[in-house]
Amino acid sequence: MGAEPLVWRARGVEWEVRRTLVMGVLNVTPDSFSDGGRFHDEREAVGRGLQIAEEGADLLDVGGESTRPGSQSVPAEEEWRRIGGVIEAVHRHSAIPISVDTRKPEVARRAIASGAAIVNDVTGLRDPAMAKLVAESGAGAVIMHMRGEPATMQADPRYADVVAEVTAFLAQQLESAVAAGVPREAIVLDPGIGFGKTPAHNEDLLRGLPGIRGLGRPVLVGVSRKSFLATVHPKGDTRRLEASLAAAGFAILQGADIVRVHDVVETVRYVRMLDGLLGRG
Ligand code: HH2
Repeated sequence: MGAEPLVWRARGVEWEVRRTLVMGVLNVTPDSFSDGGRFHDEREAVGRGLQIAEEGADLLDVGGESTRPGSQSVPAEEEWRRIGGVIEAVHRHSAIPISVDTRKPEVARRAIASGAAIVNDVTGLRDPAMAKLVAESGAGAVIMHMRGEPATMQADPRYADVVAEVTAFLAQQLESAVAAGVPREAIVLDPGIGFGKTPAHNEDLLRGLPGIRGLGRPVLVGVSRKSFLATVHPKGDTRRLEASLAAAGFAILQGADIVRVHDVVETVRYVRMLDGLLGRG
């Protein structure tokens, strides 16, 4: 929250990040941890995507592969079959900027050709082909930290200093993306809450966001409905709305610029109030 707002530039989109941006989640998967199976049908998924835009989200994150703990990777063809038509249709009917949540360059390439402006890569552009694609296409990019692979990442994650290690990884991936030709202004950074982290690691990372923000790029945080929030909700309440809002609010106070959420209506109201009190926007 310095005097000069940071700029985030993607294909055809530019934000001067003053107020908090809300990224709405659309999982077109049978197995995502909180909304898996709900929007697996293409027509329903397009409807939900357009609804997310109407609800006031600033961008829409479309994913066709769950990365929840224990999940298995799906082939690129299947991932594209799930999301291709959805991205095309939402892009045709709405101006909302679309990000594609994928770790596969082939899927990202097709998504960009169909209208996606941003690549949300949970592997942090570690694949040189992904960095090259982002550089050549002019897409924006989310560089996220993940320890290990979704199938095994929650087995026994250990860090000597989680904040220092995640911050160092993000700094390194930021510089290597820039070296690969991605404009610095195209990039946002994400500590990857829940990706190879215990609840204590997640809390440390939220407290450590000012250091990540100190890398000079906007910070995106995804806490929505994640399992570390379960302690204050009754068993079986997988929406975890109040804890999600509290954690998002805390992340914003710690310097997060963008929040990735499932509950768009509630979060938009929440961040508008918080931004107003903070004198942002
Ligand atoms: N979290 C999830 C997926 N993608 N991308 C970013 N940048 N940051 C996150 O925190 C993040 C993400 C996991 O949540 P969800 O999409 O709801 O579940 P699933 O991976 O099971 O589809």
